[in-house]
Amino acid sequence: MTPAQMKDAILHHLVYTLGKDAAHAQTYDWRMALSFAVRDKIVDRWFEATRRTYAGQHKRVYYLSMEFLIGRLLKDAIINMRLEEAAIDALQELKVDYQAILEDEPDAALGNGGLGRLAACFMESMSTIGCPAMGYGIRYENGLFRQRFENGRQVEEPEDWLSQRHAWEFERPEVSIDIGFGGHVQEIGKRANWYPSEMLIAMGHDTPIIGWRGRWGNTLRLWEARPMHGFDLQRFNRGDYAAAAEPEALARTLSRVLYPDDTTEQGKELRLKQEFFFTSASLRDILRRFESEYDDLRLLPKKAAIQMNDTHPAIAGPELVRLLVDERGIDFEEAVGIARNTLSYTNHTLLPEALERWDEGLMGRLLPRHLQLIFRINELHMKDVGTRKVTAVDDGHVKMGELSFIMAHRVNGVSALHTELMKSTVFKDLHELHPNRIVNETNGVTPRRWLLSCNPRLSTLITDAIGDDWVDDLEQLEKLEPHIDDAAFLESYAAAKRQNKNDLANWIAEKLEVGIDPEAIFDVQIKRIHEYKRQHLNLLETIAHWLEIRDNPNQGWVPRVKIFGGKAAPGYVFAKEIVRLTNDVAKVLNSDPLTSRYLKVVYPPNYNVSLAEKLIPASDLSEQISTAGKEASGTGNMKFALNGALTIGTLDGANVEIREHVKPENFFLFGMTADEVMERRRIGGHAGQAIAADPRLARAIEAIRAGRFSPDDPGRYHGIVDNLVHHDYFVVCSDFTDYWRAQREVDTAFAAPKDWARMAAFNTARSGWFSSDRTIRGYMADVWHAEAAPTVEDAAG
Ligand code: BZD
Repeated sequence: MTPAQMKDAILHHLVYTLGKDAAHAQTYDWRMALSFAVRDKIVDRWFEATRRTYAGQHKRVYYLSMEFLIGRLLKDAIINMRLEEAAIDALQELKVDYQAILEDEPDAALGNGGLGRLAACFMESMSTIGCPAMGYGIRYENGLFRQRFENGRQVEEPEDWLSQRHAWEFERPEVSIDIGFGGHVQEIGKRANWYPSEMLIAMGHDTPIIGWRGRWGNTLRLWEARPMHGFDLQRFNRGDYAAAAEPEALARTLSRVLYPDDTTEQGKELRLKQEFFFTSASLRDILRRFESEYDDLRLLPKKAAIQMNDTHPAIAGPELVRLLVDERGIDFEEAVGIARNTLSYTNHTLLPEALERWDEGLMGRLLPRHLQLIFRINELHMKDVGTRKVTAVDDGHVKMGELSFIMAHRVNGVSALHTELMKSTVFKDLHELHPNRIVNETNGVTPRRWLLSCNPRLSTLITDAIGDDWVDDLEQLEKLEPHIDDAAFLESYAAAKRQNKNDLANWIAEKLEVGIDPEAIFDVQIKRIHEYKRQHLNLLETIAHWLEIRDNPNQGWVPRVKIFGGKAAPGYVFAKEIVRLTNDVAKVLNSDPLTSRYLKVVYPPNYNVSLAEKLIPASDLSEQISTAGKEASGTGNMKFALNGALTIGTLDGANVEIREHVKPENFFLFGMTADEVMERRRIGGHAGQAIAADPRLARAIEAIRAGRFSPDDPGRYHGIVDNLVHHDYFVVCSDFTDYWRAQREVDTAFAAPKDWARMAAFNTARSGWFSSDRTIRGYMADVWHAEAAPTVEDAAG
């Protein structure tokens, strides 16, 4: 597409789709016009891919996920379709600011964190590779809440990404599936009829997901809940207006909001309804498509692979069995076999408080037939393995992890360490019974969004050095290694980082009114706020460092800016206290005339995908400091390393593999191992001992306790202090001393800029393995047994 064609297409949509003339168009109008112009190009590719999937009778992958944290879509689409030059030139002629248009797009925040973002990276990679696939989820009207700070406290506001027209989706009223809840079951022989007492409709909305170079496109189908019978005219005519609208409002609550908690399993009825709603709609859509092409249901595992992203869609097991047995007359045991060979399950956490368990009573009320089938599946499994040692139903609860394991032919962890821990802890007994079921698929991130698009300076530098094959095949980055010895290359590498840091410093000055020194170490911890992720360890080190600078303000300190970003679940009290403490610490430190040129703390509110795209390219140091054994993988850690930030981290999740790839000398390791953590916890008073042994730690804790960061309310953080001193389940105190040591090594290393640049460049060169393309190929080979389809030619021709 030439710039002139692009300009015509934009103007065409401005006038005929949006009904605006150029003289009166606002940023929003231009953004929509550009989006539609780009979308037109995508649609052709998308249809072609769909035609090829049908024609080639390819196996399809179905990715079932409660969350897809996709962020903005316009730039992604422009980059993958290689339309950037055309768009920039066209808009320049139209005198419209391209960057302002991109920034105008709201983030689609249909996820909490890593799990949802992984699903989004996977969708992009499946399209890039040409793996015929479809994502299924919920079209939440309100995604993850917006975070604001009020006197340092987190305030949540509803997120309304759909308040403006959404350019990327196509409504599919013809794909409407009725979903039932409650009611009763009538058994007739080996089958049963379920008569639900409540019905609603799932309506599909399709978003095309286009891969790199536009060579393949898949669909993300998100379900919206709608009432079966709209509006009650009789009630309305009687004058009962509120009651007339009630059924509609009730049905719609199912796709109204995303649950904002990624740490504790809450057992709420609405959540179970959401899970069943999207799972059932997706399975029936899958079966409908399958039956339009094949007439033997035993072929299902050959033609479809259904991935359960964590246990949120775990009801897929019993629901698929129900659809096969009750609605298609297949024998129960055979149905279980078909379902198991089709389904697989990814586990994302071992935290006991996050493992889903549903009360039998609740399950029986909402899904009476499914509860019966769960009991039968469980009995069949116990009979097959010849032991009653493991069970999916226990103590009046259905355990969704066990149920998923039993109903899946493959169960995967998301990093090597996490997979080993799955085998030795949570799924130990099941693993012994099914030793080939658990496999590892270490997470990855899409290099299109997380390097090419978010870091144009570094991308250009890389392409100038080694060509652009790295975008398809990220391991090509290894070809950078010989360039690392070239002083000119290294200088350009450092210059790109420096310019990114300047941009970020300007943005922070403008948005937060805090001045930061671009020469300082940009030390960044961005992720959900959680005790196991240990933002408070970072804060303790910050405070200890601040006190030490105050002791001796004229010594040559290496300047540092600590950047935090992240949301706390609204009901998670401890995490919210950490949020407030971070803001209180920032306030005191940033206004301290003795120290502020050496140490600042910034905490931009409302951390999301778009903010990550700004922060990561400008980071020097990546904080990956979770308690060993607790972070299943992490994916932010990979984005940082790829963009040339060095990691300070524990041997947890994928940090272990990152360190192996980038080499130990280019990674700041500290802390206990997962085994040592388990040992340490057995020692009574371990926190007290650690505090007594390290005066810096003692002083930092005392500063918080004495109210130095909350002078108007000295007792404000006694909860945090008590937790640290008396419980400290996440061994913050025991890891502090080693963390401090590693941080001082960071200071020393950063003071030698050439060596630092070399280490940073080495991180980029060795991060190629962490592409989600590699992860998806792993799933295709080990889990889905699916092959890529022959792709369409390059979009650029
Ligand atoms: O999944 C995260 C893990 O904590 C990370 O270590 C890992 O890298 C990613 C991807 O595998 N888990 C989550 O993000 N979990 C959730 O978001 C979540 C959401 C709802 C309910 C429970 C958990």
